[in-house]
Amino acid sequence: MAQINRVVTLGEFIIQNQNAFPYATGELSALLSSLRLAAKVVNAEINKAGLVDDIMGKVGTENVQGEEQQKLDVYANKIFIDALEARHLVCGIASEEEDSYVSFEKEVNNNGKYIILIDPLDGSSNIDVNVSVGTIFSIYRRVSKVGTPAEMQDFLQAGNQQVAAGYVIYGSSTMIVYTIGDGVNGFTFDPTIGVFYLSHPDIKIPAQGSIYSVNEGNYPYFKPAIQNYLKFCKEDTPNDIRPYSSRYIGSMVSDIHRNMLKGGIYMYPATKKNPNGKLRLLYECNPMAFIIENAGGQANDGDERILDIQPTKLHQRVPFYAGSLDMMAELKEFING
Ligand code: AHM
Ligand code: MG
Repeated sequence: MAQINRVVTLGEFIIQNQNAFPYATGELSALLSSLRLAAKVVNAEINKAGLVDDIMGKVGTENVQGEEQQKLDVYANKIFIDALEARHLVCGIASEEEDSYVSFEKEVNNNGKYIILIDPLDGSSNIDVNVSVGTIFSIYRRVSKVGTPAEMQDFLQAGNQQVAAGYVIYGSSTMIVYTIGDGVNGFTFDPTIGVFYLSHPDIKIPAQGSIYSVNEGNYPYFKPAIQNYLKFCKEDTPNDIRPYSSRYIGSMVSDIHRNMLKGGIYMYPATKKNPNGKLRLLYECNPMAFIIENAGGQANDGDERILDIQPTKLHQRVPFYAGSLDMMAELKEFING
């Protein structure tokens, strides 16, 4: 049997690297540990989907964005919120599944220096068909006064203010991939002993990719520049690596994870139905952009760098393009005309 690389655990790695963080006090480390714990709980539940009757399917309610909530969306949301509230390091959380931000009521939480933005279960409609899903999180220092309840301004910070961001991918194996702004590292879960091990140190997205990931069913609703770029991706050329491969899982975490390892471009452009794109700036685009940039890639909305966009509302959507430098440069040529 192949040997498993069990040298550094996520817990050890967090502690060893905590001094790389400018305000190192151990609090961020504890915060990452609470996210790790919640990820394990959600992972255990997701693995039962299909066996246990009452965890698959829809709840029958919609979130504030008019999307049907899955039972596991609601479950994952509660697990992450409870885990974060319990450690008293965070004064509030904003989640894709909540109408507004949650300011933790206990006074002890008001002393928390951080806030979290989270998409507890991204791609959740894929659960019923046993396809990978993910959790995406983003950590910021609060801007309001420590000792008071969290305020809206704490959550509406530009992505370039992120202290850390990461995702959990519940796939053929479960992984946590995160950055504190000095590179990206990935940890794979060993379910037999319940531990994450460093399996993908210092992930770098290849500068030249050959995978494009987009819901091409929306092609008629894309702007001509994007349509032309997609035609370009499919061209039969004797002198370069095109046609590129098309890969689209429909779970952003899985699509981006694959592209980070293999090289590629992921996009969710504006469509007729979603004139600002479908993906949410705060819960999906900012954390993924921070991770991709830290892995050497790029992320923009077709014009502006995602991380420089000043958010104006919690559930704001933006068109999203991210990936390998060369593919992003090719796309830019089409967009700029
Ligand atoms: P969700 O947060 O409601 O799960 O939606 C986000 C998902 C992304 O993971 C995925 O890339 C995209 O929506 C898929 O959308 P579509 O089915 O329109 O291609
Ligand atoms: Mg999502």
